[in-house]
Amino acid sequence: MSKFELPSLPYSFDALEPYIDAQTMEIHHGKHHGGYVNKLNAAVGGTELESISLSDLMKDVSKYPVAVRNNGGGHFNHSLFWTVMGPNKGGEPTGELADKINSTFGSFTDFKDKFSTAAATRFGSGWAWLLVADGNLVVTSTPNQDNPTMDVAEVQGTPILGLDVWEHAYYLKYQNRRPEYITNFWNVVNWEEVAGRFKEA
Ligand code: MN3
Repeated sequence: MSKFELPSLPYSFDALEPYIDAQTMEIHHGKHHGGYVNKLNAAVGGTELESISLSDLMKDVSKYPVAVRNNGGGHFNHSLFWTVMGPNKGGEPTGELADKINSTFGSFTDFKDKFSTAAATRFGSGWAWLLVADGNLVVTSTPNQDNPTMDVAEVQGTPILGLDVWEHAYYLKYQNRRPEYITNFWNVVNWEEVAGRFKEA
C-alpha cells in the first residue's frame, strides 16, 4: 500500500512570496495534493491497478473508476505544477523553446496572452496548459483535475507548463481576483524546467 507518495516541495513554502503566499502553498501542497495522493492510493490499493504507473493510468483513464481520474489527475497535475515554478524565476524562455514559442504564437507576449486567457476563461475549477502535440506547441485548458495526457482530454499531448486555477490555489491571497493571480504567476515560472520538459516531449 501507499504506492504513490507526495513529492516534497522543491523549495520552502514562502519561496514564491509575494506572488504566492506561504499559507496557500502549505495547505495546497500538504492538504490538497496530499489528499489526492491518499485517495488515489485508496482507489488502487488491493486492486489490479496497483501495479500500473501513474502515466499509464492517465493514458487509459476512461477505463478506470472516476476516483482514479480525479485523484490520479490531481497527483499528476500538482507534481508537475510545483516543478514549473520556483523562487527568483520568471522572465522569458531562451533557446529552442523561445524560438518555438515565437514561431507558434508570434511572440512571447502573444503566448502569455493566450495562456492567460485560457486560465482566466476556464469556468469553475481546472487547469491551463502549454503542451506538445506532434511536435507542436498548443495552449488549452481542462476542467477539474483532467490533463492533456488523459484519453478523455479534448486536446491531448505532453504538458510542459500548467497553471492551477482552482480557487484553493489563490483564494487566501487573491479572493475572487483570478486574473491578478494569473498575472503574478509569470513571475515564478521556472523556464529552465519547462524547456527541459519541451526537449523530452
Ligand atoms: Mn490545486
